Amino acid sequence: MQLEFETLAVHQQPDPGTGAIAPPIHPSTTFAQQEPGVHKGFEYSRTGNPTRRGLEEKLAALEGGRFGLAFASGMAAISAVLRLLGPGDEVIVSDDVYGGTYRLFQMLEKYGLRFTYLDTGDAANVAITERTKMIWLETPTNPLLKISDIAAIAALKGEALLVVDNTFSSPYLQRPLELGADIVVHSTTKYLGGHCDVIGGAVVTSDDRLHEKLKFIQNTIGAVPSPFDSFLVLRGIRTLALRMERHCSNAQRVAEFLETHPKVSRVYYPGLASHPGHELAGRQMRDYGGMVSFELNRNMVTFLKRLRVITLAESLGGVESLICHPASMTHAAIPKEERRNRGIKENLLRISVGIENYVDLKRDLEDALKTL
Ligand code: P1T
Repeated sequence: MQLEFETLAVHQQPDPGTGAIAPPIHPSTTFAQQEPGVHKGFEYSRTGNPTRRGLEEKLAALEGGRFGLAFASGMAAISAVLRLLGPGDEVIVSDDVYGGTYRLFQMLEKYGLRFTYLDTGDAANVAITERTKMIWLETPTNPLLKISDIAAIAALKGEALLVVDNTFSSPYLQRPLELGADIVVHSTTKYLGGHCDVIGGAVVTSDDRLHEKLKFIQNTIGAVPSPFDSFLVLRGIRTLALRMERHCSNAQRVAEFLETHPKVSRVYYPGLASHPGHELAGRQMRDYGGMVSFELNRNMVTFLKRLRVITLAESLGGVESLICHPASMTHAAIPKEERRNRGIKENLLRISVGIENYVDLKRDLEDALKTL
């Protein structure tokens, strides 16, 4: 039976052995074999683990893909995907990506990979050459929330693999494989986990050949999540749809409030009519997401210290609202000059809007902005 997204996220087959409704956590590192090579589907937990497999199947289903792989972090997942490439291969990258992704790509240049950063917000900028083996998109991007047209880029990618880091949207808001992407990547640390209590990553594809390669890489590198971490992400996923609805409605209101505030010089949120990607986001995403960035025109540190509900911290996608200063926190790995070229200003702040009552978020922002 074909299930709607919300049902798919919640529904869990009871454990066949015990009838348990919550998935069992299997800590075993190794599994008995009846004779060499004859077993019940598991040999050694780096290669495969029943709790992790439950998560991998769920991730694939939520993305509308055929195969899911879980990793120990979002960076481990990204790193695994880049191992599909070799020296001389070119990757075209959105010019606004998570600072850790940029840092990894810098490191991989040492191994002969080339990275070309450009504004993928306009699909016409994506110039494929015979060296282009991969296109790497974040949409919305971290932290400027730029939107790229996944279907338009898929249409011109040729043989290159189109990879979408879907962390900011979660599969509830956007399903890149259905728009022509080859691979979807996640930091499950964020919306999928949803509670700031587990680090994890994921890779989903529908292509058998790619899956086999990625599974080989996963087993070879070994950056897999523990069974307990797999359980936590699975648990988070069950409330993903409900949480995303509240993240989006709160973020829309926070963005509208900030946009009219005299001490805020600019707001970045795809749900605002003033956002250049507003119309595209409306087509490509179910809603506009829970992330809002803005520029404050004075006394940033005083403002941050005054906040009482919203906490100054890295990361995003948890139930609680967090605020971060990308230039010194999440994007500090990008050299200052390069950051400036990309539009990440020193006075840029990014809020991961949580699922609290909006009244408290607004009051917190209002009070902190007063008399700055
Ligand atoms: O932190 P980790 O689980 O390894 O995920 C890395 C990652 C990958 N992709 C995107 C789009 C991300 O935003 C991140 C991590 N980002 C933060 C920690 C942050 O505060 O932006």
